[in-house]
Amino acid sequence: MASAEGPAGGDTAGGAAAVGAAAVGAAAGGSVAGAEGPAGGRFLRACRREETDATPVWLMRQAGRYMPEYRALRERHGFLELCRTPELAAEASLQPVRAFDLDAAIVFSDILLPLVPMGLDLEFSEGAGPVIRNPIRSEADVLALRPIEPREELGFVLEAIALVKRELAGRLPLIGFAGAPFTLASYAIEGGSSRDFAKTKSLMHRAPRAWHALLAALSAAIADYLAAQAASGADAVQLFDSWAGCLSPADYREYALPYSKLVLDAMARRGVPSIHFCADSGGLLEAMKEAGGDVIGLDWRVDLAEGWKRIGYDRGVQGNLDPAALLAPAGELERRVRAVLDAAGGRPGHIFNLGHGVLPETPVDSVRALVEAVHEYSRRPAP
Ligand code: 1CP
Repeated sequence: MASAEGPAGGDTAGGAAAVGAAAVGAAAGGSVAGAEGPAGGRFLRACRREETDATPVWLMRQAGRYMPEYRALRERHGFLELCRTPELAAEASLQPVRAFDLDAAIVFSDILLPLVPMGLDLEFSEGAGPVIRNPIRSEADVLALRPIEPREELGFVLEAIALVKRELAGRLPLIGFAGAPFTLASYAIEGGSSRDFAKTKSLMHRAPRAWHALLAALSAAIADYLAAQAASGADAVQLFDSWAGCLSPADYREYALPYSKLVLDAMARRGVPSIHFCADSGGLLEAMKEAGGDVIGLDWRVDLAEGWKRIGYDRGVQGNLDPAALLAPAGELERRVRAVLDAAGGRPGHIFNLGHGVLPETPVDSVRALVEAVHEYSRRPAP
């Protein structure tokens, strides 16, 4: 296994990261923008629902296979190796902010990593995605889970955060993240990706005591892990509840909401801005708001104007372009970007994003055009 001292880890990643710092400044338009300055501050100001000179934009999965730089890294390193080597994770995290005029970086990692120190045997197989060899199927499995010490067992993520922060040097804010308790539980129980979440819902209904013990253990671990990310330099955090949209509103309230709330309340107490994202969440917006988050992430299946109205203007919103819009011709992409910005109506507290992650087949030029279109169309006098 290659290490940080290896030819690729040491030279290439470290060197490229150093070059990245200058390039990030250039991408920010050469303005003297700090993480709180006129351009660099857009994202954090929007988290607080303050006026900005343009709508901030970043993209879920902005690091990944659609970028040739990322594919080059992946040719030499396994996915988990990238995540576990701070210099390589920092390099992957910086690639998109060097290439595009994005308003935030996100640490390169994966939501499933905290499951490993808890006792789950995780692998990413090429093509098939995540596989957990010893999934949770009973109360005994839940009781066997170990509490985690993120500063030791996930120290590589915290180091990657510190490295990215150093390279960004205050020019852009950095987002930390974790999976929400429900979504992590679904992977732990299914043993991988799922369509219908039958095993997850079966445990929820058959063994509610085991379910609640599992979600309590996950929420404690995630709250601690996100606090450690903020202490290491993450300026804001996103909680990914990618699959909670498979639940009815009543089941969401009973089986998922209290645990997401534990995590999001802990962030609020620490003064760490949080984004609460759930895909396919049209039936859950009011309940998601109740769970917490300064900003609620919307996917494209809800109209942004309607979604924001339902959530209430006392929260920000993030989203919500269909990732497939990036596969459309330039004019059509621009029209769709403008439609999302029009739905937000220039109201402070909108962070432009996709409704879910960037698709691997996305052309790099479309991402560049999207970011430019967001800034140009939303430009307004500096506050
Ligand atoms: O190179 C590769 O083949 C790995 C592909 C990949 C990447 C680039 C995976 C595997 N994870 C990641 C990075 C990642 N994952 C980030 C990095 C930061 C960025 O956004 O740039 C983030 C935030 C995640 C979060 C993540 N992982 C989520 C939540 C977001 C979402 O898409 O809903 C989920 C569900 C995962 C699990 C996961 N990781 C990877 C795969 C293939 C999967 C399974 C997805 C599924 O079940 O369909």
